[in-house]
Amino acid sequence: ENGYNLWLRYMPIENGQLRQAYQHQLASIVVCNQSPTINAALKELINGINLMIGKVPNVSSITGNAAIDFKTNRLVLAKLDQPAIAAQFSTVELRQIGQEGYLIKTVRQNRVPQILIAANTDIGLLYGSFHLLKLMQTHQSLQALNIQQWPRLKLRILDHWDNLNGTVERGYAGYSLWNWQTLPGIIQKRYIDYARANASIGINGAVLNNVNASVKSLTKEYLIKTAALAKAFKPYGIKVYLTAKFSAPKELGHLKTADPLDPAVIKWWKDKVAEIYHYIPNFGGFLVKASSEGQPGPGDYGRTHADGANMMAAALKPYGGIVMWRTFVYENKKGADRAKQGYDEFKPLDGKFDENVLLQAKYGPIDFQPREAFNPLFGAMPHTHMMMEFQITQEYFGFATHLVYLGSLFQEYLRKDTYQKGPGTTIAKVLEERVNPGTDDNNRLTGIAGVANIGTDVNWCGHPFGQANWYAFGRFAWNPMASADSIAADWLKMTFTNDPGFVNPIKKLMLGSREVAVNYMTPLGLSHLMKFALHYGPGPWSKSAEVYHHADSVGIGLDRTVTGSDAVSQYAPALASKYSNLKTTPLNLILWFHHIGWDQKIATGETMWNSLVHYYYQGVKQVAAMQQIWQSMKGKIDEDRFNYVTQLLKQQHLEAKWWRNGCVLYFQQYSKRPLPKDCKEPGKAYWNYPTFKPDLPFPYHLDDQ
Ligand code: BDP
Repeated sequence: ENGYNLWLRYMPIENGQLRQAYQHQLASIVVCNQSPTINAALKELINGINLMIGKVPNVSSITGNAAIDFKTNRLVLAKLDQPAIAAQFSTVELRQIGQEGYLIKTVRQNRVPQILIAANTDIGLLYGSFHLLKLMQTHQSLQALNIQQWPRLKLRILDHWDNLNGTVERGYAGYSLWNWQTLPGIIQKRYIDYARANASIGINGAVLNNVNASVKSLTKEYLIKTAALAKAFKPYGIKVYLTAKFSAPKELGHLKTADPLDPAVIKWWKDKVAEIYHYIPNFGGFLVKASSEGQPGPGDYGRTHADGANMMAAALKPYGGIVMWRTFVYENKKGADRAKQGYDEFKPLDGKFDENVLLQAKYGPIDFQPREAFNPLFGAMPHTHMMMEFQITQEYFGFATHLVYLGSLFQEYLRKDTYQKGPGTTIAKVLEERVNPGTDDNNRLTGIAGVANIGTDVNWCGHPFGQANWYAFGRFAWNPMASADSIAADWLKMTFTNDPGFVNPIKKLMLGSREVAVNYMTPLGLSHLMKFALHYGPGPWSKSAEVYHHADSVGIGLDRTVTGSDAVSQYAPALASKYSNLKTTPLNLILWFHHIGWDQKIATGETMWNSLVHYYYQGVKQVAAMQQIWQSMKGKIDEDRFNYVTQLLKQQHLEAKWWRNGCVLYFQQYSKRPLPKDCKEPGKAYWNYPTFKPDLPFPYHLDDQ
């Protein structure tokens, strides 16, 4: 058992009664008309049903408007343009599902129950087929189905930070999936399995290359390779996108400038886009990182982000293409609060972006930290399409070594209330654009992106539980108000076993795991304490961390109230005043917004110093508890994955101590207070105490400290 099959394992159903019921209900399948997408659905159904119940269903297909014989066919896949199919549903049901949704219903004709999967499009039928398979994988009854599903966001995208040389920026699961050397000739099975997995959770787009882009991906040679992937993904409803380097007109076109208002530059992009669509007719568009972390951009020519984005958008528009323009911009100016910079730069541009542009903003204003305040741009740009950027790859969460279920993080941010249109203006609503009355028009662009954690590792994600984060991202992209809890349960059942003796305790473990990592890395609203550049392990002593924690002899934390950087004023007034007052600031963000004296009592009931230390110690204890729970699962799942996770948790425990010891000892230099009595003094020998050289290797002998 190596994890390759992800959550699409289709394990045999051992419960005899259930198996028999399924055998009866799924003895035959009829499809109306055929297409590559419908064939993909059929293939998945036949394979899945056969693996789960040991019987290949009889398959027949009907073309044109031939009537379906409801007497003998048990599972029917049909489009709603057939009146006999549409007649099975109410007008509300029919209206809701749009271009990608589906309906699954048990209908009775001549007293014979039939399962009907219906949709307006082929892709809806494929999504509906995966839903039916999920019901079986999670051992649910198929007796009286009445399911209506449709995605709340239009663009549900994986961003691959893959370089053309095969490496992956912040990727911890091997090399890039895309083998550029053998493309376009060779379409690996892995590409198809990737597309199946994505379609099973409704992901409908993939940006194939790194945001720190190489112009080479826009050359004819690479466009032809990309076209082969686009063609392979098409039956699964996945469009490909590319990152576009702003200086491409100079680097590839040999122009003197990349100024977005220069006619020669405008023409260059127009021609380039025409060439792209020539090779890739269903191309999605561009993702752009511009004037950010040294990347070229409109700022180089004194132009705004809107000037840059709109120029590219105009080239894409005739083909239905879009631009996803990132808001991740900051300069390391002395004394500047990085958390404010994205908002300061983009807020004045609200309403200035063309209709096929979306701004892609990270969930927090800094950078995918274990916990940040939410990005104040959400809700503050009512006249601009905003999309969310999550990070599925665990850049700041212990890479592919730590078990951290990000479903909890996705849920936390999507449910955050921005208060921008009064209470209840959650980020989920902002993304769905249902905030402004009259703007819930079906043509508005909405979206969400996740930086992928996928690579060539046999289990795709490095850590077996990393797969849960890919899965959860897709489920939240489909429905931002989904629940991290039920997503984890589904994933566990499909990936491991339906045994509640496993699912219940491990679901609990998963749901707590993100907070555990916050506790041993950056509790109470701290951020950016990791080792500089590598982003693995503790490094609060690095210069780049000091500007985030502001520890001194008085206390710790960054004052973002009016007496400090005043970042609070970027939030809606209700939140600004909440965050300005320590008493009303959520405990888990107090050091994000306030500089707090070491001896000050905080909401934990203890002093700042003692609380901080307790959180770090708590985090380590919690990992030990996770190890114990995992050990008690022995025998409930396959040995291979059980043993692998056992090793990973052991390593996570060592590294949690590494974080705890490094951070506690470092901050103690400022607090000059003893540890609380119940916290054993961490071993210091290894730490070159008290200078904490940032290049310390991993302390393997922490085992006994
Ligand atoms: C940071 C990563 C860096 C990315 C950057 C980005 O450390 O590798 O290029 O974000 O999002 O988190 O562009």
